[in-house]
Amino acid sequence: MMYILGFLIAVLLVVVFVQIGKINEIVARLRGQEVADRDGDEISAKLMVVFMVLFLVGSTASAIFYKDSMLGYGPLELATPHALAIQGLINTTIFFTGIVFIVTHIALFLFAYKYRRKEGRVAKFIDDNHTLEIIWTAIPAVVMAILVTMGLYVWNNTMADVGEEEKPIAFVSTDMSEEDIKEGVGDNTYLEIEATGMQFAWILRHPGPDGLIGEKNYKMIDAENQLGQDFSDAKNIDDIILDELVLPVGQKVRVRITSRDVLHNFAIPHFFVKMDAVPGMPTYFVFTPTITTEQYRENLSSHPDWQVPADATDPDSKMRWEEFNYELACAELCGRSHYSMRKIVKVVSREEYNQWLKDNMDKSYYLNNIRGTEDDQFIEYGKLTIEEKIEEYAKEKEAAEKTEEASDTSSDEETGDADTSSTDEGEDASSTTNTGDVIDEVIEDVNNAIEGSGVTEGTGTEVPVDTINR
Ligand SMILES: [Cu+2]
Repeated sequence: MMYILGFLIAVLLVVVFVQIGKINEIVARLRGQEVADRDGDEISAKLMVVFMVLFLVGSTASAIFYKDSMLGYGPLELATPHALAIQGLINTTIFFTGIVFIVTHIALFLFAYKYRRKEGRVAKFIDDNHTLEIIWTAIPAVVMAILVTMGLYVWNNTMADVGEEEKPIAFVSTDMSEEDIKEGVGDNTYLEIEATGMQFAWILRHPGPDGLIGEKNYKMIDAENQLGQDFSDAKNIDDIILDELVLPVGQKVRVRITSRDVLHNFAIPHFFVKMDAVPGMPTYFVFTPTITTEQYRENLSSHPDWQVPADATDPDSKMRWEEFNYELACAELCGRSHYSMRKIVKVVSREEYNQWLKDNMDKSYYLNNIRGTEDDQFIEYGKLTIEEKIEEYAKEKEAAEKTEEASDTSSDEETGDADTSSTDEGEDASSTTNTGDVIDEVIEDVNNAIEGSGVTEGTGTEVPVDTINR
């Protein structure tokens, strides 16, 4: 009904304007064309000024009105250092282009008014003006050069991969200062995770206690093995498939991004993280979250927009700020159920994260879904070489320790004393960044379990959770 009414009103308005136009024509004929034109120009010139003011006020007002819903300008903070750098760049660009926007806007409409038609006024012809041309070429050139240079600097920092001296870890050190966490100053370690897009879900993989993501091969994908993990690779044995992303605050995270079918896009808006997931072409993004979910909620809690029930129909529901979560989305229109590619991203304190990993180590996809099944190449092909693999890891560990000893002598003591929670030896070992130890344990446990349960006993074998989760 409303639509029909609106449509009728619109039709009527058109008819009215057409009629007014016709009347004007008749009046013009009566009064003489010249006079009518002059009056029309006068009205147009004044309307130019009105439009100028309305447009400037309107655009400023809308910027202020939507400020709180924009990341980085209201209560919604940016939670990574690179996001802040990008925002600094955006602000600088807005500053310069804002000046140009206002000046050209005023010049355009004010001049149209000032030089409107007047009896006897003739336009002046200027051949050329070198000074003027130099000025309006030089100023934009300098400003553009500054913006492009700044842009390149920020871009290169944002897109940089991890350095060669940085080591992949799973457990994080807990002796990082508050300030370093806030500023995202790393400790030469990174947590590598993997996100694989498919229609319509993200398959998220955590490297497990060894900190290393196992090999995968698309030819091995089947109903049980969605990622095509190659289970003859020992690095796969402890990898965990996640329902939600849990990240330690202040930790450099490198996410491997791939796709199983069509283009997807790995996007976490509050982190300014956005990268295409392309089938057959691995991409990555490196970022350091610096605000925990808990801190973010607390910051939001003081803002009136967030002090309303999260569920508008239920006044007793939790407050909006209490329900806040970072979200991972797919930012590529990848198909019909694209919207459902949503996962929660939890940023927790470093202690909480270590505890979470300890609690979830036994959720390894291999131990829970693959061991003893047809896909279990680790037993089938790997059994003979498990000993060799342990030896290999022991050698790697030894080599790593040697280089570590050579490079830093002081940090060892620090990490050892840092763990203040109720600890025993096992926890202590895993709280430090000794990845070699952990994978040794895991492999040994898997090995023991295999030995104990027998290879032929395909189903019903108990996963030796306790022995792993020491
Ligand atoms: Cu998608």
